[in-house]
Amino acid sequence: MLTRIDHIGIACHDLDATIAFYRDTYGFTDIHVEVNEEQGVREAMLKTNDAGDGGATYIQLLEPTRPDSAVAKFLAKRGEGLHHIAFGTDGDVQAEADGIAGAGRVRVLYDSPRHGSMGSRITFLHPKDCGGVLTELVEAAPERPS
Ligand code: CMX
Ligand code: CO
Repeated sequence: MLTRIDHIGIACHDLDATIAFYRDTYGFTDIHVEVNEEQGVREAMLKTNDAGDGGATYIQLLEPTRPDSAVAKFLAKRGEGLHHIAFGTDGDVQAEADGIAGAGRVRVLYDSPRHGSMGSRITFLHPKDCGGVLTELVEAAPERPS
């Protein structure tokens, strides 16, 4: 089951400057930064709440690390801004994706989950099948703070 909005992904050219904007403008100070080579991003997760509903909600800032990455292509085509929405699951992310794919209307981009932020398991649904919205599913790591 999808249980929350896990994060909103935002593409940017300069991660450090964009972190500074979100910190100084909105006051988000709980910030985790990591590099995900598989996804071709340096990224930050900014926690926006501490709701006890199965997981917090984050703003994910994404800076490309290589020109052939999904985020680099997006920036070249559309410029900075909203890149994807991510729903959190309360169980296995692959089972959730299989259920969605089984309905036959939506392509799942990966055959098996990949590594996401903070030890999560992730997959994506094709934006062309989701009304133009790239959609991610997230199974948070068990030890991830909520
Ligand atoms: N939102 C909405 N539409 C998007 C999109 C996005 N983020 N990215 C691409 N598209 C659209 C393009 O505009 C294009 O549409 P048109 O044909 O109408 O112009 C179409 O999808 C194909 O786009 P493309 O530029 O040719 O790019 P690709 O097909 O090579 O890749 C996609 C598109 C979605 C398959 C690829 O971006 C992908 O695999 N994304 C998943 C991985 C990812 O985004 N990783 C970064 C985030 C990591 C994280 O969240 O942790
Ligand atoms: Co994401």
